[in-house]
Amino acid sequence: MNSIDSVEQSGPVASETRRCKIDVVVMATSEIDDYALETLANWQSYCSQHGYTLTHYDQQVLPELHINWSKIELARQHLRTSDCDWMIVADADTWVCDRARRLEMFINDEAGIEAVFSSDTSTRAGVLMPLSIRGVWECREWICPNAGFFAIRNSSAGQKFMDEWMELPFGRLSHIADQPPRDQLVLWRGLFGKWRGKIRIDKWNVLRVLDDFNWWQIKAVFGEPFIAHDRRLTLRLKRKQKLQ
Ligand SMILES: [Mn+2]
Repeated sequence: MNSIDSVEQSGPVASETRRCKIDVVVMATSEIDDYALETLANWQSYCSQHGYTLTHYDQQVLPELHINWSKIELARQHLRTSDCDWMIVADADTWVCDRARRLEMFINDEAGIEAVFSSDTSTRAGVLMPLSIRGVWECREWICPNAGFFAIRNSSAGQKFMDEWMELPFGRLSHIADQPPRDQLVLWRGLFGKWRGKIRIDKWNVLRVLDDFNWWQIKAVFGEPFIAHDRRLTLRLKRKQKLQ
């Protein structure tokens, strides 16, 4: 993978993606302080280093819906009031592993693309595998979007995408809005097909880490990824809560 990329890039100028104004949005309430304090510190120092703006939202704003929907609503509002070019929405269980890389690599600003999603996959011995058969069914594709890390262009189409996402749990898809994986399920069923031509799915920059063995495998096969969407963090918190 890396070797092909570097062959295509002929020098330092060509390899430098055009820089843009990027806002990073993280939603984390105090209930997940256990790991969110670490990941927020990681995101803050990474953003300062590269000149991105980090906004941490800590309030549930839609009490009638699962907390995940507050993340989507706050991101929707954020995009409307920001002058950024792109907004990155990162779950509190994501962190930057390779801090030398820039978010422009993930965004890869292509004309006509309004949203870039991380993929709902994990790697097993270097092979990308879908995480959810439900997702494959809903999206009619092997590689589905994961709502835990994504980028939206600050354009009228990007804003409309976020508006439509937030309308569905109150309208046509209210019956599945609280079915796991909730906001992601609504994305698969209600938005993905309709917006397919304007969505790009990134396969390798953001890797889902399932457990310690999976993390060891990832590093052995690919080296350090750019960003980890790390299930070990949420599992650690669940274990601690059980012990209490
Ligand atoms: Mn997550």
